Amino acid sequence: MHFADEAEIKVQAGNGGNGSASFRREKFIPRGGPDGGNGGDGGSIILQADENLNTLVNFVSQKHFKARHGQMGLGNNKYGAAGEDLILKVPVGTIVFDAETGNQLADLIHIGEQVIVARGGLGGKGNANFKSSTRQAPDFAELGEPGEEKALKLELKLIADVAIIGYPSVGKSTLISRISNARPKIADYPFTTLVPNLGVVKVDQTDFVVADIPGLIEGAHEGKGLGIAFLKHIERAEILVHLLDLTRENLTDDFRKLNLELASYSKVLAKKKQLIVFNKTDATISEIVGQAAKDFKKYNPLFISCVTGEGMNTLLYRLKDEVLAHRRKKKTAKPKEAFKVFRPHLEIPDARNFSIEKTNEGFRITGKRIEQISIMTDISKKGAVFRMHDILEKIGAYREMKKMGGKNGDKIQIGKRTFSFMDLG
Ligand SMILES: Nc1nc2c(ncn2[C@@H]2O[C@H](COP(=O)(O)OP(=O)(O)OP(=O)(O)O)[C@@H](O)[C@H]2O)c(=O)[nH]1
Ligand SMILES: [Mg+2]
Repeated sequence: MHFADEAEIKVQAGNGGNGSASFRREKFIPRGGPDGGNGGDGGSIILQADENLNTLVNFVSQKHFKARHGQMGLGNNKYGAAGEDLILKVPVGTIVFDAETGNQLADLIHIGEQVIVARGGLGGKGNANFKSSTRQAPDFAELGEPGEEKALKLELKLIADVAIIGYPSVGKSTLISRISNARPKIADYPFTTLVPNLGVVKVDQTDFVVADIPGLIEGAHEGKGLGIAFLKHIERAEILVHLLDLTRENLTDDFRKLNLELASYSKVLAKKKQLIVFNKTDATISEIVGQAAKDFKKYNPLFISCVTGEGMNTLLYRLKDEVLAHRRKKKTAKPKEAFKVFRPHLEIPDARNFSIEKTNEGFRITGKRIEQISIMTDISKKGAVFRMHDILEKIGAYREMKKMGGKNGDKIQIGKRTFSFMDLG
């Protein structure tokens, strides 16, 4: 398989490294001050739109991706190294969804655009951070935060300025190979082109992307021929070149039927601007050309031959004008100039943003930051557990739990961890 426009993948960001719990060792001082350094942050997983790709096929063969973990901190205030981010390249036009919630995380429509799909875990703080007037010798450090894990659905909708559509064998691939750098297969049997091809066309100073779409036939929306699987790639094109073949029997019929197929796929497509182009002037007689010109007069059609090159310049300048007019109208930046990083995790978590609910055994506290602190607490160390209770006191969680009837022995569930209610007075 050389083409895929859908894929489901799993991504796992790196864990943060554990902080170090260490004490300075010096001659004659049995136990110096705490000097445990922080663990490094885990690597994140980032998707980046790349102009050289036009398929998601790489994500069909490989589906699991992991970024590197952060290193743990060491004594003598040494920080652990951060885990490297993993950058996965996807074609421009890839839409990224969270497969579980169905939420759209990003639509990578410009070259270089990125989305951070799974955030690396925070490195744990070393015990040097926990020294205070009441805590001279903290013997605990934070654990590294686990990296985010996500199931993603990727969907590719190619981004082309112009899409060439039409019946099989009308010369769509021949046309794109004549006007762009694309070199698709060309042959005189129907459905030669099995997947869309993209090519870049240059007219004077203007660059634009043209897509050659596999041939459509009557009944495509019911699955005839190659069906309508590729129509989604036309949706984002601003201009459709509707290519007709002068050597075919009934051109008005061809035209009408193809438009019906578009309309039965989507209203957006039905309304899209079409440039009507008749191909193969070299292979027909002037009477036929004249008749077509008359029948299609209101569409202001063009006549070309991909063999002799007749009409090619007129077509190119018409396309350039249309593309430029459209770009002006939309005032969109030229693709190469735009660059954006989507950060679905941008909100800065604050431990005071939490909520409490009663459970059978006590309470459940939820909140991004408090859950993060919870998972990073080394519950094998008393000092670390006390710090957790301290934080719950400071952010007002204890006050609320008491109001709700909390007493010693109740369980407090925070994320994946459970603590015991401890009335500190
Ligand atoms: N005489 C003549 N033949 C042409 C012209 N353009 C294309 N052809 C021929 O028409 C046939 C079909 O061309 P393709 O470019 O493969 O057609 P297509 O529309 O891409 O077809 P599918 O991929 O099957 O949808 C080939 O044999 C081409 O050489 C033209 O202007 N004049
Ligand atoms: Mg073709």
